[in-house]
Amino acid sequence: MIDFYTWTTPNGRKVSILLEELGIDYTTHSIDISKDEQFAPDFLKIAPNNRIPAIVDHDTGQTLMETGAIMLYLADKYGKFSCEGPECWRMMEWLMWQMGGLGPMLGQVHHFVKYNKGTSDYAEKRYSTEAHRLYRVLNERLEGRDYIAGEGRGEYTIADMACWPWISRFEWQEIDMNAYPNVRDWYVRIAERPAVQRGYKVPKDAGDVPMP
Ligand SMILES: N[C@@H](CCC(=O)N[C@@H](CS)C(=O)NCC(=O)O)C(=O)O
Repeated sequence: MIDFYTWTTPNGRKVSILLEELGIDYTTHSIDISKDEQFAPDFLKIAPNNRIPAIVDHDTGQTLMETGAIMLYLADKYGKFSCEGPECWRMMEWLMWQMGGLGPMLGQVHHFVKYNKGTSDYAEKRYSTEAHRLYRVLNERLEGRDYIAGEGRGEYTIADMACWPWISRFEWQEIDMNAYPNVRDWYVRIAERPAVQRGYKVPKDAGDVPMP
């Protein structure tokens, strides 16, 4: 049994979508970051960086913070949503691209463009330009492919599940998805999966999956 500590954010949804796709039993614990619950001493014991999400796997005693580590751990444990051989490294490459680029940069867009518009023209321009660059890079990667990694047209892996919740905030990022048709089609393909629809509403229903 897995205890899952999360909130209604892209980082939380990466893992809730994976848990739903795996179809395993888990118990959800809400950590409301708008009420600073991520600083509670009990949560800090498993997530010392005071950020959601985190898991405790009672089968193995493993505790983990950081979505990259959690997703790799679960994909390895259940032998699903990863790739083999050289494609495993391609998947890893795009997973790291999400962790180091897409997530942090789009997070800054949410901060300056959605929540603090008008406070810094410089930051708005800098992070919006970077968001468009990242969408362009993903659009090029998805040319002729259904999924980010894997042979041929690709396989659905944790690299897709890591990127998708960040792209789901395209409206906050003021991105016209029609300017990135490969990203749009990939996004819709994944949005239509029942497990993604369920995972999007963990730990609570904060609205439907946005559709372009
Ligand atoms: N690199 C971390 C990022 C986690 C993260 O930034 N979580 C945000 C929510 S999306 C959070 O907990 N923020 C709380 C805060 O800023 O205090 C991961 O991939 O797990």
